[in-house]
Amino acid sequence: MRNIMKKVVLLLLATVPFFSSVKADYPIVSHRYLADPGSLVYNGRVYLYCSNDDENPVEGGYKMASFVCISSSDMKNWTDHGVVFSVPQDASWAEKSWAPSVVERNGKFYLYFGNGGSSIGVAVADSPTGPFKDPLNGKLVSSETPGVMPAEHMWLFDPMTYVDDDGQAYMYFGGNGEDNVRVIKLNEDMISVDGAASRFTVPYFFEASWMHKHNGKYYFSYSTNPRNGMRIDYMVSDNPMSGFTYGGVMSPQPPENDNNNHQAVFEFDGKTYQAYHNRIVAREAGIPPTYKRNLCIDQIFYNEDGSIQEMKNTVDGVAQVQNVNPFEKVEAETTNAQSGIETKKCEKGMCITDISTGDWIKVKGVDFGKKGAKSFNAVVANVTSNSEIEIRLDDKAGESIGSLSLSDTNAEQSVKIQKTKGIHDVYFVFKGKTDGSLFDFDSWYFE
Ligand code: FUB
Repeated sequence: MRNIMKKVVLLLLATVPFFSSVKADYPIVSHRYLADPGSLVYNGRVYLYCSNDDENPVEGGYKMASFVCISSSDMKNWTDHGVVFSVPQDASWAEKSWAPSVVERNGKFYLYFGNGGSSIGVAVADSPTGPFKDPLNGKLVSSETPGVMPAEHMWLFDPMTYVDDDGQAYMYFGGNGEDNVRVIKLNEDMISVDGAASRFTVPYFFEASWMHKHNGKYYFSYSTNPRNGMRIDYMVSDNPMSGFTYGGVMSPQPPENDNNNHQAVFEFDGKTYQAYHNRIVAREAGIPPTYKRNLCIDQIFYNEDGSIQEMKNTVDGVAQVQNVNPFEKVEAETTNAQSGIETKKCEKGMCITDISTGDWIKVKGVDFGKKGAKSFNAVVANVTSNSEIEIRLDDKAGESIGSLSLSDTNAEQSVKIQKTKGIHDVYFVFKGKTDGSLFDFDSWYFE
């Protein structure tokens, strides 16, 4: 929520009962408006790449021209990696960047995006957090691509690229009509298509194509059209390109959404999850919510026959997969919940910024072990005098185990704390005596 609107939102949220549930895990990453998640599971982390709704005016359309990436290794604390791709800087021909999907192949990361609803591009990076750059200097798929046309009122967007177990890559895309789903093979280079796109008919199809495989079956999920509630339905097949039969409802229209819906389905640590967006943050702030969406996540369960049980949208339905190790450096922009802060690119990656007195961040499930911790260390920058980080356990008003008075130095700073053992939610509560941003918070660890 970059800009003055954030302050308005926070003021309003402070008066709204829902915001007490900022202690729950819905929305995730509440300091940004994010939408259309595309997931990548890589090296023990889940990465979500999202349309950047902070770029949309409150009213006036979808103007997104960049993607933000967040990631988690425990499904409760999410690290903000900031903007990883923007147009036209990283793809000079494109004007918009909507609804990405990302895959890894041979150590390279390929990001597929819609230039609005008019064509599809690809960008490549050496790391999951970018920077992603267009290698083609042009579109990957357009209405000229064989097999895309003829189509009525086709939205040429929402590309989802899936790499099958045998290494063959498929890209699913399209929108706005039951006959507008397309799938095309990609060559091994991942930046060119192999042959023509083929089509399959999808009941009530609107947008948000997604493919995942479970127990050898291919699940194609998608948003249904407004007449059918913009819920997420799915089809199943034994083949990634054909033979799909209608499976039913995967998830209902999310609460507090009432508008477009967009899912990413992925397996992590033996469970299946769906990331999606709704509009709770803007709604509760009293802001017109259409173009200001926020992220949510829930678990998907299967029946024995492989069909999917209709997902239940929850505010806290996903369990923490592992605890946080506080004895290793943790990036400050890894949070479970927050109040008042923003993030920005800093000298050493991302940091927490725009910190005012009373703002806080929460890190969930921090395991201090049996031996415990005796001191707290932090790296900060741009400190104004009399700024402090107070450390509290299990609640923002919970037991205080110490407070670090900050000096204006980029060197690591530390303070002795009350010995702390076991597993706790840790709140860093920020204090200072000046108006405006007190300092930038880069990283922390305990000893
Ligand atoms: O965010 C813009 C568009 O809204 C996406 O491309 C669609 O899937 C819908 O979520």
